[in-house]
Amino acid sequence: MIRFSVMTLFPEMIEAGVNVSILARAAANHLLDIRAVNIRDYTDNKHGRVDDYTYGGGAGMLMQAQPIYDCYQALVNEQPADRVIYLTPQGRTFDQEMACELAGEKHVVFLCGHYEGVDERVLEAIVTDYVSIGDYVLTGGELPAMVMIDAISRHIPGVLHNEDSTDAESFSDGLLEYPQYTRPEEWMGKKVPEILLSGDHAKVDVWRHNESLKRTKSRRPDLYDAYISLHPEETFQ
Ligand code: 6GU
Repeated sequence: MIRFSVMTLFPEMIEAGVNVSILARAAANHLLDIRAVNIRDYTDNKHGRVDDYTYGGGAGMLMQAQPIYDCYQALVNEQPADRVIYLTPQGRTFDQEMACELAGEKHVVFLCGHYEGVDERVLEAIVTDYVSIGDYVLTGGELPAMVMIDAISRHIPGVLHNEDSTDAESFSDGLLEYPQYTRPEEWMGKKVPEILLSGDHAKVDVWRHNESLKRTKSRRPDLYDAYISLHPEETFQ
């Protein structure tokens, strides 16, 4: 069973995000163990402080090293950490390949920063990976940690009941997923493509692949170009 430990000042935010739907079911089935740990519980400060002013001046407060380090020590005492991920817009951009790779680990620890950041010395002491979820700035690392836990968990066998669904979906072959339809056959005058009603599975597969190519070319030309350079013989009508 993979364990995700999230070091945060807002554990209730993590709990609200992961204790629902597919992740909650996976945790109940002992496929995942998600722990949100409050860094404030580890501060030595008698007033419960976890932040202070920055040396050298400047606006804002920094999270101090001591509570984070003691929180980390308590976590790894229970189970050694394979990776310690600091969520930061200065990190490498998270993607599907990283999600798949992290799904093979046993204990992934996330450190969520807040305020203006974290004392550099504790980052140097514990962090193995600096990860961002995209080029925009958020108020803290909690949403990125939840995004990563969700994307990683989908790669753990048994988390998704239909094991096909990680294969056909967007990105698994470098293309976006084809359009899909359910009942009724006609809605607001729009019909389901005839070929999907034909029962000819080979033709359906060809149609879907072609639709994936078309959609990728129009919505994600960067992915399309990468795909075509790997499959130069492929074109679509
Ligand atoms: Cl990982 N953290 C914060 N604070 N902002 C972000 C981010 C992470 N990724 C994109 N923006």
